[in-house]
Amino acid sequence: MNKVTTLLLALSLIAIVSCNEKVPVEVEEQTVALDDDERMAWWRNAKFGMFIHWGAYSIPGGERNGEVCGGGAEWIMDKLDYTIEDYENEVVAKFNPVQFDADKWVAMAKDAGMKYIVLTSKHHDGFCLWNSKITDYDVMDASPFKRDIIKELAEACKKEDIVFCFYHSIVDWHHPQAQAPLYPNYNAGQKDQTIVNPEFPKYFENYLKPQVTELLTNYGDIGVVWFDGDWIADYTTEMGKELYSYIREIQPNTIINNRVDKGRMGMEGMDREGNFAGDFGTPEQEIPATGIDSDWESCMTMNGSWGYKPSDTKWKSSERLIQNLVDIVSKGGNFLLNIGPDGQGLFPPESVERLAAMGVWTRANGEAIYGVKASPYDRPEWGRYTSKPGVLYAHVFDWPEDGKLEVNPEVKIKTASLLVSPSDQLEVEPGSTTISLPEVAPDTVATVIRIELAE
Ligand code: H79
Repeated sequence: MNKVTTLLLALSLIAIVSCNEKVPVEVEEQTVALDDDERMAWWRNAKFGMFIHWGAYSIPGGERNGEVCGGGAEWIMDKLDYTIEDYENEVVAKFNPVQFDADKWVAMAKDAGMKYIVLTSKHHDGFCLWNSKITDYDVMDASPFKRDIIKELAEACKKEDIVFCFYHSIVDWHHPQAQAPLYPNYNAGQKDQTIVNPEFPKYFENYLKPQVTELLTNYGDIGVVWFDGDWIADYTTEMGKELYSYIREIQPNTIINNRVDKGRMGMEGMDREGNFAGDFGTPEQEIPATGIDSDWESCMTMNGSWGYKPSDTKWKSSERLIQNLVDIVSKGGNFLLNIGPDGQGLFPPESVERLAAMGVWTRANGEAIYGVKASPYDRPEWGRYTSKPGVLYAHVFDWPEDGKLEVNPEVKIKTASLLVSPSDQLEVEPGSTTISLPEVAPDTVATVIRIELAE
């Protein structure tokens, strides 16, 4: 990973042999544990990441025998009542996405301005996208594809300096010890919080932890471990805290989301009061109303489904997605924007188009996004602020009709210019907070005004 400090320890000293040549030095890379601010630094600066929900469910795309499931298509096993056996035969056995090209995925993320990728290693359905020695319910043994998807994507990310991360569900609708054995429905424990499965601790110890170990030892540095499924009654806060420290022992600098523990307040995603493990809050499909002074990341879909669902055509516009990015960054958060590749391994064309549009904007305005801090001021009516020491970025969503931008009264303007043409200074009446803008907005989605502060 780009920001992880490694120390090269010489295990054997250079030996000088009689002919005065140096023999090769045996070295071992050892990771040095960073303090929390150092550990979080790359993530805090990154702002924009790609979530990828991909798995066997991407084959049916939310449809079974003409019936369309409600909600996210990654829930099809539960929503359209597959038995475990049906799902194995009808879905997993058909997973053969021969068009998957990790380099292309990474290129699309990078071109959009994303700095990290979080891929589902295992969703609630239990199907594993990597070569797991602990189960046959993986891409190598249960599907005809037989390619280690995690490995291919992790390596592609590394080449392009994109931080590789994985999502992992605590829920498992396939593993026998993760079910409520007295109930016929594998999802009973999720629907009724009073149903507790006495076998679950065995699944936790002998399956979940060893799998996480595989993912943390065989694929290089992992940026973030992104858990989900924290709500099931079987999973306890003790398990969560144990899992958190267990992971940090394997990779001390890995970042872990707050769903590792049980503190999350519903979809709002931040922790309740109390002592909970986890490095950042996880609002899901929502953006907090105001800035939050702790680490958080909003995850969001481009249409309404995480997994590929062609029947869902309610796509958010590129404009909305760009303004969401600005909104989130102005409030101190990160934006984890989802793609649901199809059963062949391709991104939906609607997603490709939106990623490209976001790339155009982030390339022009990256200075006002990456590495910035949240807005120090109340939200202005016309848009949002982000900031760096001595500089304020005004992201104008609604261009003022009279060409006069009123910034907040506390702002002491030294100079102002369009971010895209820094040498052309905009007129500011001395001592005022009024900036004269060109008549027409150069960028109708969000034009950034770069303001040098007087103090
Ligand atoms: O992977 C995607 C979804 O499939 C997954 N999370 C994203 C990232 C997801 N699984 N379930 N849900 C989303 C919705 C679950 C909502 C609830 Fe709850 C779980 C309602 C009650 C238990 C969360 C926890 C909201 C309230 C408590």
